[in-house]
Amino acid sequence: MEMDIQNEPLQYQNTEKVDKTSQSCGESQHRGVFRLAVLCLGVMCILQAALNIALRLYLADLEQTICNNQTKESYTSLTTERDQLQKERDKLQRKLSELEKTKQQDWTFFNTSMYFISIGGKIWSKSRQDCRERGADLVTINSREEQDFIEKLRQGQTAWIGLTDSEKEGTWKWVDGSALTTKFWGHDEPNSAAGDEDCVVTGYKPNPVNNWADFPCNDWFVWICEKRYF
Ligand SMILES: [Ca+2]
Ligand SMILES: [Ca+2]
Ligand SMILES: [Ca+2]
Repeated sequence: MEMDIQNEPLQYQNTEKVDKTSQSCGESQHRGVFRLAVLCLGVMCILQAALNIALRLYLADLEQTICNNQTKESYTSLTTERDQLQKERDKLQRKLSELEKTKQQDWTFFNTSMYFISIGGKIWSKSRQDCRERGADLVTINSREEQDFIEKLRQGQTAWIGLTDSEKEGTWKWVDGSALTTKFWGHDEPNSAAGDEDCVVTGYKPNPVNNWADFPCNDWFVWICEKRYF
């Protein structure tokens, strides 16, 4: 009995020892799991940070690429615009020097055209040829305003204009192919008085406005050329 009594604390002690060992083992396992969790968390944090850096670098690179593309597009667009403006400027400069040259060659400006009146006379077809050689054509009179201007320009002379019915008798056409709508025929004109009168002069009749007449195309008159500059 004594032995039992003496062994009891030992057993108790052993049990306590076992419990303590078991507790210590459990704590150790917990610490292991905790360490593993901390390690995993650490690795995850490192991975997250690495991913963040990689993403930022990728986005920065993408932004730079877009920016570069946009800059390239803007540059190309600006270059095209500059080339276009240079072409326009060259065109206007050529036009200006042509106008200055023309101004010195007895042309008169009115609205959007310039006009030339010859000194000597020629038949209608030769008159037209002369105008064409000057980069123009015989005048087309499309308004009362233009008729009044031509009235002053011709200074009392009778002059060929670019109107004819040589293609079809009675169908009057301007040299630019347009049909006759605004008319300033003189009294009793057109009348084919000479039998075949297919070309038109201005300033034949005394009326200051309505003074056109048809004449044989082989008659001689001074002529008026018109050149549109726009
Ligand atoms: Ca005209
Ligand atoms: Ca005729
Ligand atoms: Ca006539």
